[in-house]
Amino acid sequence: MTNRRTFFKAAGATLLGAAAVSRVGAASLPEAVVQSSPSMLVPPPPPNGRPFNPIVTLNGWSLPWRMKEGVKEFHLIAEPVVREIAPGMKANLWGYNGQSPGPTIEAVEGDRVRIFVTNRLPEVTSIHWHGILVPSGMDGVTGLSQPPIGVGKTFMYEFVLQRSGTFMYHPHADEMVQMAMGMMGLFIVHPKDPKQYKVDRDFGFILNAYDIEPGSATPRVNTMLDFNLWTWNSRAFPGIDPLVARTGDRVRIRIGNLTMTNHPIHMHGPHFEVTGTDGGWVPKSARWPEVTTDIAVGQMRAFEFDALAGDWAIHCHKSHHTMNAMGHGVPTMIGVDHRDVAKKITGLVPDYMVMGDKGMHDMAEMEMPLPENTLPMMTGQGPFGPIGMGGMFSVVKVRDGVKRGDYGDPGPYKHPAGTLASEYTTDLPPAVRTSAPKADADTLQVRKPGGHQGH
Ligand SMILES: [Cu+2]
Repeated sequence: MTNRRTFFKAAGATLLGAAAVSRVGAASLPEAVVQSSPSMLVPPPPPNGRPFNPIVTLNGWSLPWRMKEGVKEFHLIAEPVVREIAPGMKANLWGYNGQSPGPTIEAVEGDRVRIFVTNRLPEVTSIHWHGILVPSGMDGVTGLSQPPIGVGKTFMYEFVLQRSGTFMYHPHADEMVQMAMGMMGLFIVHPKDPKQYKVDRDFGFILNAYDIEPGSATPRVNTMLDFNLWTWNSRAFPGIDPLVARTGDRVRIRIGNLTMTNHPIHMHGPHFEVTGTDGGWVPKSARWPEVTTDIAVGQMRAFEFDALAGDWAIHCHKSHHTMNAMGHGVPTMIGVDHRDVAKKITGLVPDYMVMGDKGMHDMAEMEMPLPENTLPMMTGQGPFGPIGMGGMFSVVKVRDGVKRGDYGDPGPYKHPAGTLASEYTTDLPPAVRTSAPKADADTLQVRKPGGHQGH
């Protein structure tokens, strides 16, 4: 991992020659790196420019740049992509440089950046630099601040990064369609002094959502609120990378929300503090401890904690957001004895299973036949059986002795003796009620008021 180019070559990324990108002015365009796999690529230290500590994008990667006369040049290609949402399901999305979300752009406060955007979509687009202070004419709002980027055309954005923080990029042209199709990415501006706000591990992801009918692969783009796939970086559990850290590490997680609803993100285990918002860093005196932080539509939050050993769930606390598509529109069957009906149905549909009459955990245990290209609604295996989750769920895995730069899944946590919940098998004493109700004396007597005929 000596430089970005050999790193990305080794990781299987494809370098497109500039000529393949644009015939006119090809020589002046920086090469556009394309990445086709959804696996996490940990960026190497920056090969040139100001030093910074790169972030790790869950199931993602950071875009290499070219240094030209002191300007950092990036090349984004807006294009249709195929994204694996989780093993067993692929979606036809729109994104950047081969993936949705697009690659994370990382630069440093004070950097002048020049970002080329080539449009290979079937319609016009533009890019808005969400949260970044740019000249009005670089703000990317089609019609207001620029003409649209035509099909096949390349636009150039150029600005100086004035403040560090966690930002995003996304189109400001046909937003509902283009964001429902997955066009977005993280834009991280690092502090000029790499020691400022330094952490041991810095993770980032975007909350996004899709409405993909079970058995199909292309999102319905006119959906306003009723999405059925709740994803982090266009991945659903169990397809989301674990967030791996070493015991005692200072860990930062940066999250942006480009769905159409808020997500209270809850982390088990260590308490955290929100240290950054859309507007920049939160001063130390203004931080307070939390275990859940609500991230509203269009907002970004960065929070930090000191890692404690264990397997700690991290998830959206809206429980239907930790479910995949098949879970939506299922009727409540608790308390319904449908065994007789089931017998009749099995005559017609041999695969039919009775589900949900005692709650829905059985759905996590049964292998229900699914349409092609669909994820089970509640799935994932843990060391103690089915986890029964989907959507916006992952695990912060903290272990002693994880090597610096190692983000590989360390496997299940080994609980120290005496720290694991287990079944109680000794005879239970009979339950004693505090006072048995006496029918005559204590039962509430209700007398209906009379004389209301006139009402
Ligand atoms: Cu949510």
